[in-house]
Amino acid sequence: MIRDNEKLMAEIGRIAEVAGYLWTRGWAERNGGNISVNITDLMSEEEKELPAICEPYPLLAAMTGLCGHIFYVTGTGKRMRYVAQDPLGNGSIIRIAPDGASFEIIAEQEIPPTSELPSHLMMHNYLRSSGRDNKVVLHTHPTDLIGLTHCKPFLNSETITRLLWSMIPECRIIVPKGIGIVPYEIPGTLALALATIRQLEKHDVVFWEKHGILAVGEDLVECFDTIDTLSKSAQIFFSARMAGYEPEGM
Ligand code: 2HA
Ligand code: ZN
Repeated sequence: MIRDNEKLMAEIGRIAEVAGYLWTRGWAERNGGNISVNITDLMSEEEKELPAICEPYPLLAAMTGLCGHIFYVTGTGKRMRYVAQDPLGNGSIIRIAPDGASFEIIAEQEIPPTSELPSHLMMHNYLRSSGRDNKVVLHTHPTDLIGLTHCKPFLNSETITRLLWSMIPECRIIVPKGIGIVPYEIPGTLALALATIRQLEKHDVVFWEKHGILAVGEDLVECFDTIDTLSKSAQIFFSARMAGYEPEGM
């Protein structure tokens, strides 16, 4: 019973906590956003061998850096507000096959993973293969940050990074690698995943034009806090502009 694994359930509890924040922040309309967390280190040897509860799902490309790895992933079409209440009823635990070419669901119900799973796995695969201890991919739809991506002059890594860094002193410390920009691509596509991976070479946070934000990291709460800090900066920028002046910035 995976529910007897206290460390794992504590992590699933943190996923529920963050899913609740995404909803209350207004960043998760309908089924907007998705979360994947590498939980391999939290599983006992016995749990790692749990039998599959479905047929294997093929992957577009072999994830050779993730063979045998185990993830919690939110389910396709599932709402964050319900992930918050019942993470194992709105997401599943999957295991990548020994050859990396497919995955199977091992717990708790057969809930097909998020439409962005191929891109999440490609990102986990890329980051692990480049030696980063990445456990989390978080994608969400913050209104203020998406608003910025509708403005062409901000669709530039240096410009948007400088703008958001300059609104509050903490931002530069919390997002030291700045922000990567991915021009519009259709959600869930390989093209979006590949363009994002190129940005992850230099950044931990990527803005997807007219769509949302993707953050990677070692800890889900930290990933949320990073996006929350950027959102605060954007709100200060917009509130100054709405009051009719150009914010001075730091
Ligand atoms: O999961 O946000 O980008 C729904 C989405 C797709
Ligand atoms: Zn999205």
